[in-house]
Amino acid sequence: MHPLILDCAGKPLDLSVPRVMGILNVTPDSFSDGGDFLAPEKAVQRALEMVEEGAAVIDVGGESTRPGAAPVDVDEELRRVIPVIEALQRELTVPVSIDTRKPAVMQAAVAAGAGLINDVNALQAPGAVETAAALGVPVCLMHIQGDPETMQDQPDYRDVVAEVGAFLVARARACRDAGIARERILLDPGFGFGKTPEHNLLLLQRLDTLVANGYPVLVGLSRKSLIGNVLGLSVDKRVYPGVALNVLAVWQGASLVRSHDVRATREAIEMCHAVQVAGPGC
Ligand code: HH2
Repeated sequence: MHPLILDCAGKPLDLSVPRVMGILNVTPDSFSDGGDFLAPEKAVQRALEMVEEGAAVIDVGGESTRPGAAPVDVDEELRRVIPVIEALQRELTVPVSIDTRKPAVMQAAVAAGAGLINDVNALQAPGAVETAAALGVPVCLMHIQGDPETMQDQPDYRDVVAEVGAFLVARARACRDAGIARERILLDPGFGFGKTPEHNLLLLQRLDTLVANGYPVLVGLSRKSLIGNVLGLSVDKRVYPGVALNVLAVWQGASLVRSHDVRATREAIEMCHAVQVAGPGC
């Protein structure tokens, strides 16, 4: 079993009950909140709001990884995220996570106060595993097929659930071989990252098989296109179905759910957890 409390550079992230990771994109082009929080004051205000709504960690990203997104260079990504992380380190009691694929950004972000590395590329960039190992903070390894620019062109699997699981376990093994302790690794199947609508639904249906590997599991389902595909809803109308998907994930053992809609998600997963732990003695 995974440890219940992660040490995020001195700030605890208690996963003994399922938690919400609040999304804070400091980008002009993210698929849902792009452009809303580019100004550092607005970003800090939004983070405080999400903590008040019950977020246990705030995930700061400076590069959109939506399908078709063009890469951002390292200087621009640093310019976007570092002032915000510095301010959040001062203002928040909860840990800050850095959502990046670049070792240089990981390094600067942790120096500025970030306590968790969230990499949609599972630390596959040259030097990323070594950087994360040296920084000593927990890491979230996410599955992606291809890269954001082309990943939705032709996603292809023989058995998506088995292949995503095997990839993540192999990446966790590579991290452990490089000195990242097992207790500091989270896994994420990467909903929407090189997957068809059917692949996404299957991955959620069998999330329990990923949880069975013993690492805490993070899911990012918030407002994503799998909801649009089933219900035909625009991004701004995907809150309720997104909450439902997060409940399905927590029911199967997910520890952390990444969401734009913190209060609704937090209340729903707390309720779900209450049902999970109910027993004759309670
Ligand atoms: N999804 C996004 C970004 N980071 N990290 C993890 N671990 N899991 C995810 O599913 C995930 C993620 C994409 O969503 P968002 O940040 O809202 O949009 P954008 O990439 O356009 O900034």
